[in-house]
Amino acid sequence: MKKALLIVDVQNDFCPGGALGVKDGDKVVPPINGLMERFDLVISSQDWHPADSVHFGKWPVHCVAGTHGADFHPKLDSEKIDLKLYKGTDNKDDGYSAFEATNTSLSDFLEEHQIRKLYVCGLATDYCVKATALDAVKAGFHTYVITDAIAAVNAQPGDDKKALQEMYRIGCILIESKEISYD
Ligand code: VGL
Ligand code: ZN
Repeated sequence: MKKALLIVDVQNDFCPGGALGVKDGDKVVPPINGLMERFDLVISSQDWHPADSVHFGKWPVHCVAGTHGADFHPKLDSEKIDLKLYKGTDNKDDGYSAFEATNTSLSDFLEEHQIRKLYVCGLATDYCVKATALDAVKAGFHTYVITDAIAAVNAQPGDDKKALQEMYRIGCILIESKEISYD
């Protein structure tokens, strides 16, 4: 069964020093770089908001389309990405899930490429990773969340654990990168 790696929002603004920096956000980069070449397809999502997004009523301004904050972390091997998705591009839209990308339909792309297994990693566990993984389960994919390649906002302590529980309960498989089998 063909597998895709889905790298959610590994962008400067979600890394330490960024506008919505996640603790240890940059630590996901080395494991993700190690995983990329083992998958049939590598897909990324990027938060890509207009400056007047309603989303900024809930969050500090981050990942404004075309800015440095919206770029990938500089150490991410982004040349290995087969499809780049942009989400949250409408000013009325939070766009937490990569399935809400506006430039390409992720579900159509996966279907065209006969991908049945989706391995989700990136930022942030308790928002965009969770929203993407839940949508993937709902869309019928075998959905894995790579637990050593994610990091959480943790607006409230323990939000990361709650998010993992919710993903597990709905049917995601929580896996460490070293446990992934590539046969
Ligand atoms: C995200 C908060 C706001 C995320 C995006 O990528 O998890 N979180 N926008
Ligand atoms: Zn956002």
